[in-house]
Amino acid sequence: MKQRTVKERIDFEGVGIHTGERSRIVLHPEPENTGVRFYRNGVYIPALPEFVVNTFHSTDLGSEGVVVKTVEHLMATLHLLGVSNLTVEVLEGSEIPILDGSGYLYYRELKDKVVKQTEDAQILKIEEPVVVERGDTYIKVLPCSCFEITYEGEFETYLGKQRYTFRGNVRDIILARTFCFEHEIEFIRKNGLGKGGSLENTLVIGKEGVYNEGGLRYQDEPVRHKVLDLIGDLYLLGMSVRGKFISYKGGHTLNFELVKALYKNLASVRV
Ligand code: P76
Ligand code: ZN
Repeated sequence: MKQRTVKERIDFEGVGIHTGERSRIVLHPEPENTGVRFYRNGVYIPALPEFVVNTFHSTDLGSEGVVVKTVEHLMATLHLLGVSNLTVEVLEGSEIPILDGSGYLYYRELKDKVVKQTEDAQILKIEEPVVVERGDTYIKVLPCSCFEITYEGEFETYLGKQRYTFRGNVRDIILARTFCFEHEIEFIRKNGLGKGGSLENTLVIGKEGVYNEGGLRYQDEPVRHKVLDLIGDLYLLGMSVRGKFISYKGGHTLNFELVKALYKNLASVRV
């Protein structure tokens, strides 16, 4: 697989789901071996584990006191498209626009603008099983030349147990929106988060159903979104991965634990 970038600058604007700030970003093409990085207030922030500054309800990167919040859905889209070299310039706000809460609008704008470069891409091939755990939650990864992700969630309310396996078809996950439970909103807002959250960008789940007009985009949309989040967080390895992932109730904090564990013994090979 060759490295990839985009053929021209691509602009996005919207609201930050946590800050509630208006946000404007520009994706810039970059030469081979640049990697994916963010640029804000004169500071470059590589999309790598050492720059992760928060994993509570979003994955945020920072360097020299400059933070870029909620990178995961854009990162998932870049991972799915194999975009290896790119600068995401943040022109306004401190968060990546949430858009419709999924990766879909990023994917739609990017997919025909991705171009192959000449050098081979780095791909992390999982060589041995790795497990990370936290309370009753865990993520395990097994060697496989595939890229497969299973997510199992056990939700309060009528959603109950849901399990979904992603086997590579982008359409099966790219439309899945971020979500929250009605009863969590107050707590999240008290923590100063979710200020930009609304029915325009979040699946809001109540006791008996969802509040969004039009309902669910997939019958198991929440677990599909969790897969998207994991794909985004895994791209913090700085390269695509191959392996079979199984997440039981994982979130950004556990995803990041896995990323650190994999990053530590990076036995990367070119395939
Ligand atoms: N999201 C995570 C995620 O997707 N990470 O990538 C998450 O934890 N969120 C995002 C959404 C936030 C809560 C935290 C949110 C969204 C909407 C509202 C509040 C908080 C709202 C509202 C509202 C209020 C009144 C009327 C209508 C709507 C998870 C999913 O992994
Ligand atoms: Zn998400």
